[in-house]
Amino acid sequence: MGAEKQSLELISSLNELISALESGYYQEALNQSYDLNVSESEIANYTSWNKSRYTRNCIARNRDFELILLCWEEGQKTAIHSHNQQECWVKVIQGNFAEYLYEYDDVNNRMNPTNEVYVAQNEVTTIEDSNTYHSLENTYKGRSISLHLYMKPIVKCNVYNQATNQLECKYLTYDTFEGEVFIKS
Ligand code: CSS
Ligand code: FE2
Repeated sequence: MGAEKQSLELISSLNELISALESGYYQEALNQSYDLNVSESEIANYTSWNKSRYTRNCIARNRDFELILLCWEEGQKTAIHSHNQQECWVKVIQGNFAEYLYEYDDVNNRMNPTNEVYVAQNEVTTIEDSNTYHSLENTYKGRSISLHLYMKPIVKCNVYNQATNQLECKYLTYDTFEGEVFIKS
């Protein structure tokens, strides 16, 4: 007979969030993470910066989830992309963002804008609909930092090429992994 899973204590730090995820408490971790305030010292080991694009820094990952820290210089934004059908939760740690939402019209090969939302410090935005495409932009006058939880990890996604109106499959990489440089840029 399997042991009963103990109920989860209050998550009050990034390390406790990681432990909860690694122990498989996904729904509880998600529910509590809205109220979690992550301090600058907790993320210091995971930040990296690049003048020409936002950086992707893996904090923790297994076959079921991926917790990454994205670091954005002023004005940096993503291409319009999908999430390969994975659930996505994004919390703003520092700064603020605009999120532009789209639906792909595959008859005319066009992205149709559907909504635009603004996400401020400590707020959360989520994407659960697999048909949704989006782009995130750092709209803060300075650097922004966001914490992303994907379940399962997003290995590749569709990226919209605005020059050709085509969707392109792109594999995602990290700049750092658990605080160590992962790829040279
Ligand atoms: N999905 C993008 C960031 S916007 S949610 C990424 O993981 O790089
Ligand atoms: Fe995204």
